[in-house]
Amino acid sequence: MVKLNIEEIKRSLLNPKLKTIILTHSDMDGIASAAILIRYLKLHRGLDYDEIKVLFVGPSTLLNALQLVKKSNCGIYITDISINERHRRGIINELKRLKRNGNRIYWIDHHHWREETVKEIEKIIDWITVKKTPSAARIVYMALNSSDEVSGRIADYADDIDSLTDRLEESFTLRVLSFKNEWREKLLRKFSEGVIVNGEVREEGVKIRRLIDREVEKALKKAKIMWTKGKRKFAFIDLREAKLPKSWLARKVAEKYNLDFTMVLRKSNAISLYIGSKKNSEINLLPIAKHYGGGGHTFACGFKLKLSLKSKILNYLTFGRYISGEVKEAVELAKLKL
Ligand SMILES: [Mn+2]
Repeated sequence: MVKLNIEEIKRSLLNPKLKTIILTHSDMDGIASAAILIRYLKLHRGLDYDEIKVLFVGPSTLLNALQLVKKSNCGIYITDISINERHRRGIINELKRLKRNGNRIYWIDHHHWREETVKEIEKIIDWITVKKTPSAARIVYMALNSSDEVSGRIADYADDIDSLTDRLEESFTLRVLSFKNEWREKLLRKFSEGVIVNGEVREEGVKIRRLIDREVEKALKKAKIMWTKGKRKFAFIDLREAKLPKSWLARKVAEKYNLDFTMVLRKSNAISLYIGSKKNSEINLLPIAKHYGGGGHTFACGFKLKLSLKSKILNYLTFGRYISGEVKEAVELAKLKL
């Protein structure tokens, strides 16, 4: 999760040359979506790199980011982010304000949406498309830039990485790098210039692969295997200190123990749910995320918890190792509902 650097955003949005703002998810799919968009804007709209600003956001920070955009007559793209239903009213108000200021707004996503919400937003902005594709980058590619071979390759990587398939060379490395602040901008630049895997990425790959055995072992040790009322086998895993992508580690644990799903504590106040490795398991994890105002896919979703002051203090005193009552409650809810 990326924290918004509000001062940096405000400063960068002052650039008078700015014609396009892209608000995209801070993961690999988000980077890929923005890169394909940038290629499209350069190739077909004649824009320069410095006329485009990319803001990396998440479902919980989108509203905040929109509030910072005081531009008029710009193109505004939102990619690989679904609406957080908790912020629905606020986001809709911001979209209306931005439209009144003469901006054009486009929203492209592949997460789970309420149909009514899509319809409501459709009436306000210029274009919204929500499709069930492996990646959002795939939609950007198909809709805007399908004649560009490089964009096609970027979309292949986004599919491979976002669906945890990892069939392509260095997909794993790219996923790990996309979580590092200093790499996000670099990857965006490289991708938009048509460079996906190069020597520098491969070098990082060697370093990252050295971590694999130890990190997988740690995750397996931390996994607490449990059963739900509906007889689903799952693991609760505290991955707050993990150095590799948490969704990937969760998958490794699920494969080892043949789980229906995993429940990952990614931060003291953030939990993700991932489908397990069992074949034909038709489990919908979204209701748990929705219960807490979160979202995502039926097979991978997440939410944030409101922690009590006591939990916050105990987290602080234990250097973030404390498992709070709120977290335990969420585990109980999953046991009951899934
Ligand atoms: Mn995505």
